[in-house]
Amino acid sequence: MDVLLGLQWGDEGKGKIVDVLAPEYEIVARFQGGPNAGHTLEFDGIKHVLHQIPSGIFRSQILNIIGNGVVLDPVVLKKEIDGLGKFSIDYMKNLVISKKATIIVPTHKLLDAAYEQSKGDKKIGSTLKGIGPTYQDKIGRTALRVGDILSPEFKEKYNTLLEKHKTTLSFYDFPLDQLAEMEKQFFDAVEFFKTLNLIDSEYVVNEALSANKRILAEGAQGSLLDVDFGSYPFVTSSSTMTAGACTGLGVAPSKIGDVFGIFKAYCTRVGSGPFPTELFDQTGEDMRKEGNEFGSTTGRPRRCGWLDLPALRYSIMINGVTQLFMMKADVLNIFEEIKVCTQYELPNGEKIDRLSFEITDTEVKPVYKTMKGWNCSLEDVRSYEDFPQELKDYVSYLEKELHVPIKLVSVGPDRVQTIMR
Ligand code: 2SA
Ligand code: MG
Repeated sequence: MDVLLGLQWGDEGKGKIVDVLAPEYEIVARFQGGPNAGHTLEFDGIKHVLHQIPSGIFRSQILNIIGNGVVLDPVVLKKEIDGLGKFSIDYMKNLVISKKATIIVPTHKLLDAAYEQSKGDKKIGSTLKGIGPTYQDKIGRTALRVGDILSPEFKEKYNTLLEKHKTTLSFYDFPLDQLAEMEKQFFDAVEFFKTLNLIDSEYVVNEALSANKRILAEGAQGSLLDVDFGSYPFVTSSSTMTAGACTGLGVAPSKIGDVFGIFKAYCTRVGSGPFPTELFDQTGEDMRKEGNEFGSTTGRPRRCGWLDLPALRYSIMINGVTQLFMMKADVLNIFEEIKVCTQYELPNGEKIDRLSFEITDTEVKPVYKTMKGWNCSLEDVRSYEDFPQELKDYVSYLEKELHVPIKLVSVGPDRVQTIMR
């Protein structure tokens, strides 16, 4: 099983790459996260954003698995499937969902909002999709799982959870006036959910591996949002790294093959938390505009900045990345100079290149290496030989610093603008 992950704070372009790689795989599987994800695919002039459904869904020969590590909102899933109506997808054949995945109920979304409100300016900047509270219930052993919806006791289990959530919501003085409408939608969606292909996906995955079938595990968010290794507490609540693919699908570590690490030629972050290379000036504005950097789930403007090598090295280390894919190089076309952060400077002047425990709470200054930009269009680039010399220099500098080959460079949104090396 190969794993594809974002090495930054999400939105590296994972959806596009899964779409490009998909013909080489028989199965594409999601292993963590949920409706907080927004994976954008563009083909035949159509742009499509997926949230919970794996990015292999547009190819009829691929089985798409939503694994046990995912948190699923039935309402969002129903909307997503309705939205895909025009693509004539056979959901009974091409999509299976683990009965051991966790269900997001309406009050999880209210709790997400209540927790965020109570934090004031310390808020995480969550997507308000109920991700944190749902994983809390999973780890706290009180959650509902997909398989529960088939049980005659589902309503009873739901009510037990509801009462618990109501107690917490009243502690936060959170209004419940939306709840009745949300519950109506939820139970409608649950009826629809029952008609989907609900299975024990760990068997499907492992039997496929035994039959030498090729599986691609599709990560959501990014390594710097990982609950253990991200800039805690400004993280998501799942394990976004390679190890998460093992627990989120029921696959042994020894079965992991390649780990594809996706990164943008610069950095973006949506939500709160440290971002050493963030640009607050016109350059940052230009990056956001040129890269169309707005959240694909929430529409929020993304914070933009230069590439951060210490952070990238850290992500490569914790994930065991074997191949790097660099995305959105074309966004840097507009700059005469390009900067790369090589170290962080602490307030006492000391220079470091590690993401230590303390760094989340420390105001660090990035130390930059400045390189000459290519400052020209990459529109017609179709092979590595067509790259301007400055882009070749950027790629080889990064390879030298990161010790992992950059096997793919994306120079535009279209499938043909994906250059393999
Ligand atoms: P949550 O909702 O509890 O997971 O939020 C916790 C933090 O994780 C960040 N997060 C994301 N960051 C980038 N992209 C994500 N997906 C959407 C996208 C986001 C959007 O593709 O653009 O549309 O805003 C994603 N999901 C979660 C989040 O910003 C918090 O910092
Ligand atoms: Mg995204």
